[in-house]
Formats: sequence, structure tokens, C-alpha cells
Amino acid sequence: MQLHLVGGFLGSGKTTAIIHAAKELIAQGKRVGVVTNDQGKYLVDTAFFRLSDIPTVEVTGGCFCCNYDDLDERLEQLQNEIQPDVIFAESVGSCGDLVSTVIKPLLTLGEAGAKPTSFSVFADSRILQIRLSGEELPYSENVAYIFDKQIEEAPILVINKVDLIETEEAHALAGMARSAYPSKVVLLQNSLEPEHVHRWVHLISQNGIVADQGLFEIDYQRYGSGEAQLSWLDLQYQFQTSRGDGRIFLLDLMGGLLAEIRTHQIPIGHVKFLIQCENIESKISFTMVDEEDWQKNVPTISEKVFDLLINARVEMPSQALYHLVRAVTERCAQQNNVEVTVISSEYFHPGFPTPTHRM
Ligand SMILES: Nc1nc2c(ncn2[C@@H]2O[C@H](COP(=O)(O)OP(=O)(O)OP(=O)(O)O)[C@@H](O)[C@H]2O)c(=O)[nH]1
Ligand SMILES: [Mg+2]
Repeated sequence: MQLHLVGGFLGSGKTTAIIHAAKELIAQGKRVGVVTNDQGKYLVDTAFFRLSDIPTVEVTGGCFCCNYDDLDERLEQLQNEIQPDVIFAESVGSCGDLVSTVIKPLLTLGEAGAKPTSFSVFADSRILQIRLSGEELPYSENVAYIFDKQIEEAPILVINKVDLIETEEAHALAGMARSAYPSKVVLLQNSLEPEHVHRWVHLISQNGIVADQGLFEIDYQRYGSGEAQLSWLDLQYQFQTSRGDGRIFLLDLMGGLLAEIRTHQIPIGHVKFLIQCENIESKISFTMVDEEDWQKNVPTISEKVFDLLINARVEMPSQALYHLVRAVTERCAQQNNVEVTVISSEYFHPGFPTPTHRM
């Protein structure tokens, strides 16, 4: 069995690549499972994988490293339930130090057969371009520190979303990345393109993992501060419209939220929405560098009742984030004559990372 660990910053494209990779492998007759991971309880990514009919288990309420035993149990559960040929484990986008706290413990302590066979880190080409050009990232210093450390520790660097920069820029970026990280395998990837994802799948299925170096050097004070600066929010709504014009309402709500965040220049890690009703499931994402063409992904909704799950990691106090989302939702609901039911909500600053093992 192969176990591919996939890390990298919030919104870099991990879920997108894993979904396409899993579909390719399933089409070849392989059994594939996924482990998702995030800070809160109700995860857009888990729902999204399951909607794609990919067997998915989750580690919630904190990163893999601080919930190692849960990760180990979930890996065992997947092995018992589906006897997978391949498992993808996607770590929280603000998590680092995975070699010392997840890979080495799984390689040395894991009783089950789930031993990591590859470790890739994803980076959004536009953010990496800013970083490697020596410019300042649009996040606070400690959050930028996490971005750097995630890249530093992985043997495979996937420079993702290359379709969003010019081809010459992409090649120049790969060159910069290869000189900055000479020991890494560097891939340029558009994860919406099956041929590109195929190359990544081929690479990780060939690669053995080497984790014999000592403890990875990382300043936990800076890492913990960066992690805490990115508040978490998950909020599940049910909406009822009187006229069945849910799309207009959702465009107002998402556009309104994005406008507030941009106006106050609040750094976004990732804000994701999952829209669900009888015949529709659609995921919409905002990151710090996303273009304004998200509207095209908001589906026409003819049902009068539909659900919206929001997951957000944003650099602002978590309570203020919660009130901002609630206020924008209420305002748009009133304007559009929509009835709002809150099904669940949770918001907090993630706690200081305390890994179960570190070796
Ligand atoms: N144009 C383009 N968009 C991409 C690519 N990969 C991912 N995206 C988009 O980027 C957004 C974020 O992608 P996700 O796959 O959710 O990113 P993630 O790394 O799993 O995010 P978190 O789980 O929140 O850390 C989504 O809107 C994707 O459709 C790509 O290669 N090209
Ligand atoms: Mg994801």
C-alpha cells in the first residue's frame, strides 16, 4: 500500500490535486482512500471528497501532528474498511514539521501497514513567485514563516496553479525554486489538467521516502503564533428562499463578505464555501491572490431550500470573523427575502501545536 502525505499552504490546491489523482487511480482499478484534516469539526474538504465518491475519513479538531493517535486509527480504519492500494493524507494548510511529527513516527512506530511512501508540498505559483523574488508575502510575518517552513521540509515541491502565470514566468520560477532548494524534485503543475496530475501521480508512486535526517529546525513560538493568528470558522447554514433565486442571494453574500475582507485589508488564508441542495454541490474558494472570477462557479439554484457550509482561515480575531460573516449573511438575507437557519457554528484561534511525537 502507498501512503502519500500532501502538505502545503492554505488554498494551494492540495484537495483539487488529490481528487483528480484519486479519480485517475480509481479508473485504473485501484482502491483509493483519503484522510482529511483541519482545525474545526465540519470540513468542506471531507464533504467535497465524499461527494466525489472517494472513501474519506477525517482527523478533525487539530493537525495530524497533535492528533497522531487519531491519524493512526483513521489509517487503520481505512485499511480495514476498503483495503486501499493508495491513501492520500492531506494535512492542515497551516501545519508544518510533518517529517518529525508524522512521517518518522508512522515509519518507526506504526504497527499497521500505513507507512508514508511520499511527501509533497504544494505552493501557489503566485505566492511562491512573491516569496522567491524576495518580496513581502501578504500575510503577517509568522504566517509567512509557516509558508517557508512547509516548503523547506518536503522532498517534492509542486508549484501549482501554473496556468495562472505566464509560461516563461513559470519556467523562471521553477529555476529559482531549484536553486533555492537544490535537493528537491520541483514540478510545475496545473491541478485542473489531468495530464499534469498524471505526472505527479507517476512521480509519487515511484518515489521512496527518506526520513533519516535529524529533527527539523523550526521555531515553535513563531509557528504557534502564525497558526493562532489564522482564526478558524466553520458555519453551516440552511437557507429558504421564497422565489427560488438562491444564486443572486449567494452572489450577494459571498461578494459582500469578500468586499468587507478586502476593504479592511484582512489577509485571507482560505475561505471556502460548499453549496448543497438536491441536485447541486459546488465548492467556491477565495484565497489572498484569487481573481474575481469566482462568480461563474456559483450555480443556479432552483430549489427553495439549500445548505451552505463555510470554512474560513483568516488573519483576524475569530469572534470578529464570526460576527462579520453573520452580519453580512443577515443583511443579504433581508435584502433578498431569505430565511436563515444556523445549523452549527464554531470559531476559535487554534491552540499552540503540541505534537504527540517528535523525532
Ligand atoms: N487555476 C487553477 N486553480 C486551481 C488549481 N489547483 C487548485 N485550484 C483552485 O484553488 C482553490 C483552492 O484549491 P483547494 O484544492 O481547495 O486548495 P487546498 O490546498 O486543498 O486548500 P486548504 O485545504 O484550505 O488548505 C480552488 O478554487 C481550486 O479550484 C490549479 O492548478 N489551477
Ligand atoms: Mg484542502
